[in-house]
Amino acid sequence: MRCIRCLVLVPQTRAPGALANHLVLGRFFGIFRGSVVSIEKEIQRRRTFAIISHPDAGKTTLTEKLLLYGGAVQLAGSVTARKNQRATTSDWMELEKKRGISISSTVLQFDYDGFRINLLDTPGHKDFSEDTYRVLTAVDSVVMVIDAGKGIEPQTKKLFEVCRQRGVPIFTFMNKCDRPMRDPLELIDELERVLGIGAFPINWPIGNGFEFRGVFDRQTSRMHLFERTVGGQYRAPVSVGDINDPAVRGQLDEQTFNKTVEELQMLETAGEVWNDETVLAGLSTPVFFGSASNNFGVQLLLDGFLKHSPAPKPRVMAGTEISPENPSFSGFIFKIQANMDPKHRDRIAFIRVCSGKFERDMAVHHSRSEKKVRLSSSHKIFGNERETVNEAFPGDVIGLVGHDAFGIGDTLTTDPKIAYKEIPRFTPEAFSYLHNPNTAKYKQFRQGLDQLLQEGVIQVLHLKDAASKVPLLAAVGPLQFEVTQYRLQNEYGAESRLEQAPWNVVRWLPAGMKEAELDALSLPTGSRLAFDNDRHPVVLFSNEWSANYFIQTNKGVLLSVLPVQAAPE
Ligand SMILES: Nc1nc2c(ncn2[C@@H]2O[C@H](COP(=O)(O)OP(=O)(O)OP(=O)(O)O)[C@@H](O)[C@H]2O)c(=O)[nH]1
Ligand SMILES: [Mg+2]
Repeated sequence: MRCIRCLVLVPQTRAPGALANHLVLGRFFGIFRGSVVSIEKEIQRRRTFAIISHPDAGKTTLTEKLLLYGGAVQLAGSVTARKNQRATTSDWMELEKKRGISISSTVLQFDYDGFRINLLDTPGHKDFSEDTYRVLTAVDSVVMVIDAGKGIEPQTKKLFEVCRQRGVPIFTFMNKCDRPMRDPLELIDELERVLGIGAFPINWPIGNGFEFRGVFDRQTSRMHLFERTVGGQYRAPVSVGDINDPAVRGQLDEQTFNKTVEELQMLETAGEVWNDETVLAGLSTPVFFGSASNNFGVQLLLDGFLKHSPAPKPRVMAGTEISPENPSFSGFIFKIQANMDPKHRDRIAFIRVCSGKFERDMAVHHSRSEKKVRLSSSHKIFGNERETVNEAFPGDVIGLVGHDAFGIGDTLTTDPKIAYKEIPRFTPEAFSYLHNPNTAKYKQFRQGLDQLLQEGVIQVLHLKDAASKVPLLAAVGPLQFEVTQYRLQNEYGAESRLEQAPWNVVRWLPAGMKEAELDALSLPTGSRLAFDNDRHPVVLFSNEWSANYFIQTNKGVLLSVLPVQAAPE
């Protein structure tokens, strides 16, 4: 008799029930062994990374081109898309298309060359840095884009520092080589000097600006010469050859050829030596040159990145390491976004899977509510498109729909002892009242605002003993107010009016201060007591000077820039 599952012969002479036993045991051991092997294999082929930089360096353009080279789209969209042209997959939000800037991070999952890639495009503007920093908690490495004409800009430096603190490996893409760029040796030197990181150029630019002809791959000693394609929409044609190949040499003028050869020699003798360990520890960065809009060097970046970047690593939770192979499923929510698809007006919670295997319909422990929830609506995300996903592995970012109780930072797990504390909070620096000018639309106004608060688009404060119920919004930067107003109108049909509030500084008081203790505080003129959304008391000041004066006049009362419990580990 042959087993119907694995086709092994089960002798007829065996005791009754032999086939049934064989099936039960076989299933247990077979699946167990199979699942361990397959989960390890699945983890090893995951690459989860973010693209970061100062505004306008070309993150979204590079994202589009990585999708093009990764085979995830046939035609790359343009950030500067005119009418009738295809818009980017990454900047899908109405306001992003209108403004040509990224406002919110985008998740794009696709397969390429045996890898499962989870790519996150982030906004560069500092007013949206909360969103970008949350994304950095969810990735295993980053691609840092630098405008080769400008070098390291302030926001790149800040983001780099966050990556370094977290020990995230960094890959560098020197973009816009098709435009006049700074001397490449100087750019490398700047990485080492300003960021204090070793820089190893994997490839080297040939020519500069309009004369930019391609790159020399130092690992294979081959030239990659490029031709411009219309709008950089299709893969750029590539001709590959050794530096002394007459066909290659013939395409370069004497001066460009000599300069390239000399620079390469200098790198060989005086440059950084390749070291996988320092790259993985975030202490040195592989550097790629190219031009995203012209598709120059994108394939080399993608292949080089996949070759050297890490698969998901263990996560540290309250001093304990949770390895991705841990059999318990666990992950945390780092982003919430509503109304991504006008056809489905719902909200998606984005979870980064950290350990174990996710299976659709599984029941998990939700840290905030301490309840069991069933995850039945799970999606693979590609920009604003989604597709049901039945299983996911560590490294994957998936979207969960239909759970209003989920908040940013929540852990979902089959082992309630696991609770990640990954999400950083930022101190607001801009404060405004948000009025609802149309009382007939109060419901839409409130519903929209509550949703945007839950997404972390903006924060809200509640003045102590307030005379009016007008929400007081708090933001890291004023563009967040603009996004709030735009989305209220666009997604909820609710008008709003901003009124600047008279404060510029907020400080948190010790949690749990009693009403009487709060009333006993001596407040400088113009300052006010308020509560954040978790009912932690804060003081609003007109300036730093006033905050310092408060410290002098209220001895023993500690002020902090963030609620102490919510500070990142
Ligand atoms: N000349 C040239 N322009 C480029 C290149 N890459 C991007 N750009 C242009 O640079 C501008 C900004 O590009 P984006 O991709 O939106 O930049 P970003 O970093 O995503 O910007 P934010 O998300 O708003 O921070 C656009 O006009 C692009 O067309 C390039 O290689 N060469
Ligand atoms: Mg962008």
